[in-house]
Amino acid sequence: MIKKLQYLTVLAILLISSGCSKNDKPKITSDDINEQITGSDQLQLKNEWVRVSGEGMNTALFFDAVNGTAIADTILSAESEIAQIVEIHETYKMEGDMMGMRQVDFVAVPPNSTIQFKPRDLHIMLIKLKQDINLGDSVKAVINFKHAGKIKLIAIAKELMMNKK
Ligand SMILES: [Cu+2]
Repeated sequence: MIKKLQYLTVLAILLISSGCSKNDKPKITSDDINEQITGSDQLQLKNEWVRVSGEGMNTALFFDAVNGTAIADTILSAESEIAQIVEIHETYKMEGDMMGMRQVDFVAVPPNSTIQFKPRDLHIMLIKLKQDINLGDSVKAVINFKHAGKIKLIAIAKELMMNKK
C-alpha cells in the first residue's frame, strides 16, 4: 500500500515536473518527495478513485485535496456526467454502532493541509448512475473550489477494500 502510494507520488511528480519548464532541478530523490508536495504552491487533487457500481445504483468517489497554498479554500460542490445527482457527503455515527451518511454544504480545506475523501469518511456521492462503472474504468468529475475554481479529475474504478483504512 505504502509502496504503491510512493509510486503514484513519484509518477505525479514526474508528470508535474515534465510539464513545467521553470522546474530545472536535476533529480528528485525519494527524500525530497514529501517536501516537494507540501512545498508546491498549488491546490491539487490526488489519488482519485471511485467504487465500482452499476447503472441506476449509487456509488462514491474519493480523492485527497492537497492545499499547498497559504490560502484557505473551500469545496463548494462537485459535478459529474455519470450520475443524475452529485452530492458532497460525510459519514457519521448514528445510534449504536450504525454508520449513516448525510449531505454537507461545503468542506473546508485549510492552508498547507490535506483533506482526505475516503471510505467511511467524506466522499462525493454519485446517485443514480447513468451507466455501469466497471473495474478499471475512468470516471470524470469536477470539484468546485471557492478560490481555486473548478478542478477536473479522472477517478479510476476500484473495488472497495473494507479491511483497508
Ligand atoms: Cu454518501
